Amino acid sequence: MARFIREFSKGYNQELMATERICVLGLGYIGLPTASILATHGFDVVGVDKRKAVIDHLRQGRTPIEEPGLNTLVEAALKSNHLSLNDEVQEADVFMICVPTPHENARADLSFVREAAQSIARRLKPGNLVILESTVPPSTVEKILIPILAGSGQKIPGDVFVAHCPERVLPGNILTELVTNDRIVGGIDELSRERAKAVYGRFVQGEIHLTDCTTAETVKLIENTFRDVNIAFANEVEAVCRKIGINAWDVIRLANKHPRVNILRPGPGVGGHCIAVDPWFLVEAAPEEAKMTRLAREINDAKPLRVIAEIEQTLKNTGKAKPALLCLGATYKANVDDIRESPALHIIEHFSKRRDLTFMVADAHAKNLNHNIPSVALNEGLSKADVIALLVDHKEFLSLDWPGLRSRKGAENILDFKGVMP
Ligand code: SAJ
Repeated sequence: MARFIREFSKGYNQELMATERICVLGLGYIGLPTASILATHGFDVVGVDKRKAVIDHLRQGRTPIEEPGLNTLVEAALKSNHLSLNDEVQEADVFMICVPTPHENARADLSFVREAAQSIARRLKPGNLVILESTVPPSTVEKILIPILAGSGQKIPGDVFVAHCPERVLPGNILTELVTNDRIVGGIDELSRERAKAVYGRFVQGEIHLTDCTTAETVKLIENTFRDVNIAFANEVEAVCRKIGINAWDVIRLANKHPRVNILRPGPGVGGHCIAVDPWFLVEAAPEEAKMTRLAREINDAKPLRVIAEIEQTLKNTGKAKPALLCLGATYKANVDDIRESPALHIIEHFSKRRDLTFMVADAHAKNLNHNIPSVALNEGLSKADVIALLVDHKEFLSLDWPGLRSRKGAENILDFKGVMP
């Protein structure tokens, strides 16, 4: 069998690949753009999601995610007839796992990865390639994915190729980064790496770097942890500057004029399904060693509580029995619809329980906001509010008349947690 695979791989050229069938499991923030881009680059792709509603929406031409250019890409992929949709895994040459890996009490919940692997195992044939794109703790491929796939009866390594190619795209800029970013491809053997590289080589313009699976898993976690630690430092700088009584945004802006300093931006906390989660996978792998990683998580997780305290104090200072508070933004970051792990939402949920204030939230992007959150149109909120707290720097907030609002409401009642005010 190993010889067959070697021979098979030798003849594995671009022409053959163009006719290959790829089954992408999970049509979320990563799977949907990836399936679509593979389809528009000539592969026959089956996009699979067990959530029937997602499949129905896509069939009706409705893309369930706000992401620049995604609607057009999905439409083009479907029209090309190279992308079909299904709620069950189908036979294929290549399987790509793009399912979420949430965390539960600082430990990775790999149930979606396991479930995806089990459904692939039922259809696995010699010569197939399985690629894991989901972010996972170190050694997941070796200790979890391969044993499940081996349940199919195939010999691994040997009969089947397995690779880990962690996604690295930035929500809000996914379509560009899918093409331009370098990729890390970890494989269980050389043939796995080469085959996975050939798949990504169809659309990736960045460099494709080859390594083993555990290294690839760890690289991905280190990237997001690096960003989390840098943001934690920015949040710490903000707290220090507040204590000293100076403007943290000015301090960071000026420090960054140094050629080797690049401090990120303080904010109301760190959210999303990646940076707020992935560092915990490192802590889980090496709890004694990953001290700074844990501390950064704790600093960033505690930030919404500091924001809440500051808003509370400002409300109190108005002296009104029932002041009106407007929160600007609910999503985890600017210009996306995603509210997962959103620090803004955490803050909003706190105030939505209060009966001694008129509470309003303006966010035209946020999807799936709980119905007990009182959404208002931006202008209505701005005119009614006594206190305004900017939590997300959506583009429509950047161009607000901040000097005018400051003079109308009182500068002390405008709280800018993203540093957008001129
Ligand atoms: N944030 C700050 N200050 C900053 C930058 C971000 O407070 O200076 C906050 C954001 O407001 C947000 C959170 O951090 O709440 C995360 O936002 P982000 O834009 O930094 O990152 P994500 O989670 O949208 O995407 C990250 C990216 N990782 C890196 O840049 C190293 C992306 O490339 C990954 O593919 C993605 O995680 C992922 O899926 O892992």
